[in-house]
Amino acid sequence: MWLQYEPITEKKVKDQYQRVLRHVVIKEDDPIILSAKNELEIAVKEMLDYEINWAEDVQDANFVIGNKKELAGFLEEGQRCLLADLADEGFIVQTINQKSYLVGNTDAGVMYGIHHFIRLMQMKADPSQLHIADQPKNQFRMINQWDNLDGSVERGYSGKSIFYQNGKIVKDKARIHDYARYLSSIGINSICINNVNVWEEETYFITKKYLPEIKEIADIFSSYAIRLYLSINFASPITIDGLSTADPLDGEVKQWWKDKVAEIYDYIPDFGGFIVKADSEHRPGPFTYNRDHADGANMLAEVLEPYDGKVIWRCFVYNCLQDWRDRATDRARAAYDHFKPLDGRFHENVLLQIKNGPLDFQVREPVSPLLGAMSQTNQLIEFQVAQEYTGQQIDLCYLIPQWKQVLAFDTHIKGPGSTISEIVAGNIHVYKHSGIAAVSNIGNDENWTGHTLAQANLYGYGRLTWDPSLSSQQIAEEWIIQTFGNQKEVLAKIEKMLLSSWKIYENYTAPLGVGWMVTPGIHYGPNIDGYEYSRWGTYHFADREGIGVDRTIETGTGYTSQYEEPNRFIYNILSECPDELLLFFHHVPYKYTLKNGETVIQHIYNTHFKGYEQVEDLMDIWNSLEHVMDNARFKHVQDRLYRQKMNAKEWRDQINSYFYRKSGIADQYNRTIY
Ligand code: GCV
Repeated sequence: MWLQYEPITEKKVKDQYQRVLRHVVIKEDDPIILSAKNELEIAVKEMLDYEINWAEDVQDANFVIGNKKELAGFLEEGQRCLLADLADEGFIVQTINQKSYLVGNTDAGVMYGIHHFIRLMQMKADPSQLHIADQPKNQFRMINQWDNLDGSVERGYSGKSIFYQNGKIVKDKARIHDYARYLSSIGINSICINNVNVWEEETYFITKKYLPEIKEIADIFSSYAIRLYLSINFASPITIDGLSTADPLDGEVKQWWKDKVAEIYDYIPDFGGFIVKADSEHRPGPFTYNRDHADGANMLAEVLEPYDGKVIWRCFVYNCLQDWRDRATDRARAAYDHFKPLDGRFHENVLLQIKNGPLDFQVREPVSPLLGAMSQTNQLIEFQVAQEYTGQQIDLCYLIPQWKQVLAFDTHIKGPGSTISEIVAGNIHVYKHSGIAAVSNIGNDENWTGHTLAQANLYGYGRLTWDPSLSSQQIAEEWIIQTFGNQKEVLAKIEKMLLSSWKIYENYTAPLGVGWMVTPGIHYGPNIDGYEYSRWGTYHFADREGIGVDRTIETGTGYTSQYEEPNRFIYNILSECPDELLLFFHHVPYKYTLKNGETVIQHIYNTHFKGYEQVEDLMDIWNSLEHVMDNARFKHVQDRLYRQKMNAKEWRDQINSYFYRKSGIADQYNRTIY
């Protein structure tokens, strides 16, 4: 992926780096610093073909690296103050009289500083006068694996798990070690290594049977400044030790969790805590005992608190067996309806993890109104790097523009400027803990992510958690240069492909924010009436007159009332609602005219014909790179694009013919509708 260092051939750049790296001093030898040192050694060896000459004495060195305990004294006064103002994981690089100092507030800061320096080297930036001050915008920068002990990965599209195989934790942990390197290089500091759906055997991860090996994995990650979390089964006391209940207010249950947590911390002293999916999609939870989710989360929070452990409680709570015709039970309302009334009840070490949209990682959804709506409850936003509903790493879909749009959304919760980005950074409400989490897209495929170009999503996710102000284009450029080199043609063409891909995917799939329409269970390919839980009715509410879900206050589900003004007004009033989300919020006749001048039905036809053609364009762009691309990656991506084309065709034809038959309205341009 992006750490496949290419030798630097430009003499000037090579000389510059060799000069800076002639004599390097690195202070301290704890595991994080040692990993950082190792990273620098690998990068320098591969890019400069050079073994670093490690010096002992700062006087002799050209480059001095260490944490502030060791090195703050060497910085100029102003830089020292600047460093003191940065977050714990922040760092400074300063060049004084031809000597560069890389100083982290902590060892983790040193690690991030070294990754930053390596990135500069990959980008071939001039290193001779470095002056950098950097820190992460978000406290939690987390990745969730949905990996199962049998080696499968729920919603995994890149082969099998790198953590588990055939019911066991893998013995050879080399791949896990590499994964830690990748994650730390993009700023990730927390990982949960098992699926949030905790099935029978995974329940025992928190027992002696698995803890010794999980400790080995935790040690690998912690040497890269990444804390390990586990997903737990809320009914563990019953499953593991035969208690008669898992009621969070039961004394015996509390004691059970207290003992359990003590045991876990005996093995893993820096254990991060638990992730919990409760009362959702058949998982157990506090509702069984007539308790609410604050009762459930707080019971765990109390026992984790003495160890600085956290409870990450997911808000993906809804009744998957609901009748979709019953307008009072709109699934989009569920997270807000369940959790908003609990604001103020959660302990300080609980974070609510909230999916970016109110439904489920669709190609287009509004931002969840729960984000920012709880001023006294820590929140994490959850993205999905795995492309469950966005092409499953067969179709190209660079998701950074989507996440950027979500982060830029202004909730107006405390007036203008209350963006999601500032909320999850803890700057709007005074959250003790907050940040960003996401479902990973990796597996044991040789290229890690199934589609080679899907690596850009993992890379970009990490970079965005560190610095949400980076643009989609900047991130794409960094990733392309690090992965494919800096030839202008390669850069320009892959960048074009990445930046256009989300919109292209949206064009040939579900229109105007209506969502779903995917094959049940698999969630790939079209099935207009077919999502698994819609036994009663459809998601899109299309009939012969019109299409879309009425979520208005007056005549619909009232979902729009969950937003602050002016968003409530904008979404609730048909004429104000942005085209791209029209069918998410409103039911309209097929001949309703959009702001872009097209009727809804004509827009459906136009985008679906266009989306397919755009995939053909992507293929042409890629094919034109054959002469500058290695054969393996060229053929691999070519094959994925071909499969994408087949998928786009299927979507185009099914959507167009479905709505042609339903509406009876012909395409204005008389194109063939199958
Ligand atoms: C891990 C969606 C996915 C499920 C996933 C669930 C969740 O429903 O299809 O596979 O389960 O989200 O986020 O918990």
